[in-house]
Amino acid sequence: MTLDIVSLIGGKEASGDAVYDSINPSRVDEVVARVRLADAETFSSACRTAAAAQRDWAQVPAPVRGRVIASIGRLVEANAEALARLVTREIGKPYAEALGEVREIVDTCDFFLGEGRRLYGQTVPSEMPDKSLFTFRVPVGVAAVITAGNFPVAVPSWYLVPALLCGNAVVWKPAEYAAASAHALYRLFAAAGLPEGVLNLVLADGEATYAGLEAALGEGTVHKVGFTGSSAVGRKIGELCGRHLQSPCLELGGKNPMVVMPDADLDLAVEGALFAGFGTAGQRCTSLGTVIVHESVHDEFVARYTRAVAGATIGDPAGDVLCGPLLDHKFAERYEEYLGWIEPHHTVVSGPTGRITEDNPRSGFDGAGGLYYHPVVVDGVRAGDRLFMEETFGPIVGVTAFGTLEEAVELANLPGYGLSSSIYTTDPKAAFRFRAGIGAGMVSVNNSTSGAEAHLPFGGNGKSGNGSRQSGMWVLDQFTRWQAMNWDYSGRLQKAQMDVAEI
Ligand code: UN1
Repeated sequence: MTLDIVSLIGGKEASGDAVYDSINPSRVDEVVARVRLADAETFSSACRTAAAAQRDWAQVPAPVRGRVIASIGRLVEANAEALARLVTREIGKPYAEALGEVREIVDTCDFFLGEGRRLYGQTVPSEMPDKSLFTFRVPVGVAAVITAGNFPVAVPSWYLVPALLCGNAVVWKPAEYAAASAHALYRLFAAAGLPEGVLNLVLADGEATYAGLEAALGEGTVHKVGFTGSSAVGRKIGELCGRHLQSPCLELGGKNPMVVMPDADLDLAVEGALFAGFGTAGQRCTSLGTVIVHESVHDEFVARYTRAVAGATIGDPAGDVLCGPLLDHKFAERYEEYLGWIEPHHTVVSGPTGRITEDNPRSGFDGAGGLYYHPVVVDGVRAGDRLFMEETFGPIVGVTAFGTLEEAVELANLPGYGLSSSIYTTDPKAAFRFRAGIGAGMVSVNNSTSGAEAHLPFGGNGKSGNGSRQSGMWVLDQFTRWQAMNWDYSGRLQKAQMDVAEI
């Protein structure tokens, strides 16, 4: 069945002339949803609608907004299987992972529903008598949220849930290739009792979104931009926001390193590298980029990793597999370009590369008409190689050797991203030294680079983002601004810095 979906602004449908077919990447001739794409004016008018609705929403007491978040969590939980099935069908994410992703929305709601009863401000001592100082968190206004489709429901909820809880209205622009999943999630949010106009879904392409956002920033109807996607687009959005004196929340790419020390449990490291490299077909921003393995265990690690990759299950994401297809045609095309980065001095240790087809099968699996690709492990990558330096969103992992921990840290930081990182070691000193030296926002010890929990700060530095953090209480600083209040009850004009009380 093909869904026909349109934008939803102020509770009303808003169609568009252009059409995008969101396909099932495990059977590319199956259209999951016919998406009517909105134009730039529709995007900016959604921001106006949101701005009007936000004024009343901000007046709703935060604990009551927390109750709406609680209802969203319950509704998502009650519809978890159906939503996960749709995610699997639309972007090819293995069902167990898709269900985990839906679970992450519930976790996010669980965390923030209580925040409705906190959202603490502070009392601050004054330097003058008979005067009190306070701080309050106030909503920013309208948040424009632009999200990728590799986590089509969990990552958007990282923005939507806290933004709404804090009293903001939201205009959400999901990825076109994940529009059906986004539409289903929007409906669950709306059914939880959000007033019309507080959450708006705009289905649009990148160009219309950029133009619509530019207009809205000019009109003053967008006060915070949240963007998850590529570093290249993040830079454009950052520049646009900068022109309007705004600091967006940018969650961008990663070239996430995993360091394997000589004392590491190699089987554990291999298991972590298998999941981080090839789970979600390598299409997480936290997916493994390069394994940086100590020269004394390099050969043994590569042998075990190669065996594990050969044994990994690739196939229909509705089943119990490690790796499904790539997200969409666009991602498959880009991934084929990345395969061109394999150089003569590299050794592909994993077997065939490229798309799995009848002519290029994988142990009896012919790709079944989907965007399935062979998992690739490339040994011998060197600092400075394109494969070492740049994100390759897809199932390809590089391996390189190191001598000292200092060298490993230097290699791990070299690409200039700074999202996730990992070290496998049984030596606490090495783990802490790695943590202190790595430029990444997230560090795992004896764990995969991917799979962050929903209540720790999530985010990166360098090419991975502008240092903003999502998740947990840290995200409140994205969606509220501090307001300072002073109240003088002395009955006279006391001047700060000039009338300081003496002992
Ligand atoms: C992303 O790919 O944009 O840490 C986010 C993880 C997930 C989130 C990934 N929980 O792998």
